[in-house]
Amino acid sequence: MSIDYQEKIPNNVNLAEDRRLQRALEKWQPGYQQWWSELGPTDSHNMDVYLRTAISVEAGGWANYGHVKMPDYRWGIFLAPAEEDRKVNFGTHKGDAAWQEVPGEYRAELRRLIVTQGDTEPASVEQQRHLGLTCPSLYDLRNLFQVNVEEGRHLWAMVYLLHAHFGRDGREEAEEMLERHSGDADKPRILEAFNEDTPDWLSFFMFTYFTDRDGKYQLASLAESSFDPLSRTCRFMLTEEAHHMFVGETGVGRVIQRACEMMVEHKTDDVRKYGGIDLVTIQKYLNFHFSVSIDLFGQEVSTNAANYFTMGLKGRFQETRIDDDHLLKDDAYPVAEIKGDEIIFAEQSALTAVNERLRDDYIRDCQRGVDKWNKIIAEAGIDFELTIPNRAFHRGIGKFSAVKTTPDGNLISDAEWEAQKNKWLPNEEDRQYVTSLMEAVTEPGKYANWIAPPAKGINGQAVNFEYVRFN
Ligand code: BYC
Repeated sequence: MSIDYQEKIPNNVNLAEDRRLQRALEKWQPGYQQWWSELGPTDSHNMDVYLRTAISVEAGGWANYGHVKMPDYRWGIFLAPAEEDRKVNFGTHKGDAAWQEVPGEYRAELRRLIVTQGDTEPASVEQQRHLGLTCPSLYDLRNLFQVNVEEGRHLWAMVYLLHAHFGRDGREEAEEMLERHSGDADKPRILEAFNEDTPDWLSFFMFTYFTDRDGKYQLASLAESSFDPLSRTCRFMLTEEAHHMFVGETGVGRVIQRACEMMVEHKTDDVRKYGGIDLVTIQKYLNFHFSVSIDLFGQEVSTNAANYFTMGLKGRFQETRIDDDHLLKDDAYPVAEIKGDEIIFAEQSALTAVNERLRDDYIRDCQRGVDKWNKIIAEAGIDFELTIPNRAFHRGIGKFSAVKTTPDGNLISDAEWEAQKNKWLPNEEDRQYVTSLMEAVTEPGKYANWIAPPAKGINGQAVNFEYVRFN
């Protein structure tokens, strides 16, 4: 089914047949547009950007590419096609037909999950809003805006669910999505990682690699939901999410590649002299973004998560491919904990450990990209390996938030942490240095000195294509 872009709100949910819902969403729309113009990408109003827009939700050929004036981007509501006879696949209702409406007894929990998910989407746009002013190339500027418009669309996806299925309190929650702001002292975003700054492009690439990947795992778990509209909307969001992680993986890879070129050319590790970002600094940024992102999986042992699972609201990653009873009443799962001065793994109820299991899936996935980055370094003949820090390092949520560790996971005193932390996390000087490199490069085909050009362009276009036109 292709999507009609003549409608005020493009959609594949037959909005025209539900006038009340359509009116409610059309009432929310101007507030969204105002939010975008105030807190979306700075000074982007006159730019024509080579963006992809969803024109269908079928697996092949769902996206259309073309130059779009930024404020005219059409945010729509798209659900993946319904699966015939879809069933509840886990928890106490396993085997029942999937729900098309919210069960009254789970309303509060479902609403909370949808609001938490929705809140992250505009938050990331707010975090990234000034980056366009210092883009390293038109290619990167276009990728930033692509990520931003799709995060905006993901907010629409959650707002649709709130409006369509939660009545008046759903509409109030949708309003509040535009009232909370990243880093706001009075009304911050819900999850901590979304109140951090994304002040420079190295942070942006790390964020899209590590934090958007949390999005992938959370959306995949919500795609298992017995509440079918949530499942279908998350399935389509995942299609878009893949590009965001690609931007992160290749972005960090290109920064590493440029550092390696400079190291080889000048026979030194200290590429700052030549305007590059040294591998030690890249490792510190990695440590920061990984540790902040694994906080997003919640507590290691969580009764909230166990309840969501038992109720059938939020499953495990690829739930139906797991070979067990999908009830988890008597199963165990190894969970990291502190014993004496060591971190050990101890068996816990698998039901209360579903957050931790998802974190494990995520950590394995993170490692794959880091392996690719290390391959770039090894191919340059350089003896250096980037590593993912231990899960206990620099944590703000869960039991490790009570201790201090080295990146290897050795417990240390507060005094030792204070003495060493500048070696492990970006310090003021590192951040100032990276910031000093951030200057806009807007000539087609030109790339900032600290980053290598991409291996190829977007949608078969050349790397020197005019991805953004300024009017
Ligand atoms: N920050 O039992 P626990 C994305 C709270 S990213 C602050 O472990 P639960 C994207 C928690 O609320 C994906 N507070 O909690 C990426 C609870 O509070 P109460 C976003 C936190 O609920 C890039 C208490 O601590 N989607 O899409 O099992 C760009 C106990 O914790 C945090 C979702 O997150 C935290 N990090 O787990 C754009 C999916 N962690 O009850 C977009 C929906 C925990 O004591 N959310 N707390 O008041 C969830 O499934 C769950 O809310 C969480 C937390 C997994 C996040």
